[in-house]
Amino acid sequence: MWTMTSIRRMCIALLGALTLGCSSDSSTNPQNTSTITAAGSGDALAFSPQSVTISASDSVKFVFKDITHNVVFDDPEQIGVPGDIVTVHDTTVSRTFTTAGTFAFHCTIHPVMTGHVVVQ
Ligand SMILES: [Cu+2]
Repeated sequence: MWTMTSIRRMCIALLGALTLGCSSDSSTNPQNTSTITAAGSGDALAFSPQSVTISASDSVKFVFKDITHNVVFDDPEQIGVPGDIVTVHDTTVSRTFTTAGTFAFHCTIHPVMTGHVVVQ
């Protein structure tokens, strides 16, 4: 026989199970994404931040504002280096890094713009 008390207990137990379910979901996050922004007009000519540290198989999202830039990796022979990003503006381009290492890059249009991605 269902009483109000037993129904209430059942609801509390279900809520607990749902909460546990949610917290275990958050521990299986999809890959992380870090963001590097290339200078827009009014900004100092730089990638910001100049360095990010990620885990293998994570992605870096390069955000380009209103000034034209590119991203050219210093060592195209480096194992795991992703493809360069051609000259773009007002867009976002992601690159996934599958191999541990330090991947230095620069903008050929503005040689003062350098940065690197550390993949652990
Ligand atoms: Cu540039």
